[in-house]
Amino acid sequence: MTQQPLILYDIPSSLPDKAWSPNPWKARLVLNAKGIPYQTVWVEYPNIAGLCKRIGAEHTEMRPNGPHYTLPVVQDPNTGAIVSDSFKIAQYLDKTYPDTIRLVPDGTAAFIRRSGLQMSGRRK
Ligand SMILES: N[C@@H](CCC(=O)N[C@@H](CS)C(=O)NCC(=O)O)C(=O)O
Repeated sequence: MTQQPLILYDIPSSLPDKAWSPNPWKARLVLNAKGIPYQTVWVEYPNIAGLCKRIGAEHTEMRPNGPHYTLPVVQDPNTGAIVSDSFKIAQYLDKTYPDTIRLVPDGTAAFIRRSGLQMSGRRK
């Protein structure tokens, strides 16, 4: 099981320690459902791209003006992994912590991605 708490990068609310941002909430729900210990690092919108570049988190979208960086990002000090995108985070945690509840069963990833259950911004 996990040795060190994971880090969840999330966007702060004006209310202290209150999570509100929809995509980071998906990663938070996954971590909570799996019972994986984590701590939150709050990152203001203007600092998201800088954080991601600094820690080596991938962009989640390519826009005409270049790569676009978003939260959530999860950093796992137990493996060194840094994962962007709420759905990829769920898949990473399923794979890395197989003794926790499985959230993307075999054969369902494409369905989940296409069904709108994965509400991540733009449709391709
Ligand atoms: N596909 C990504 C989308 C993440 C996303 O759009 N996050 C928003 C917050 S809910 C964000 O970080 N936006 C920052 C920005 O657009 O500058 C995911 O599912 O994690």
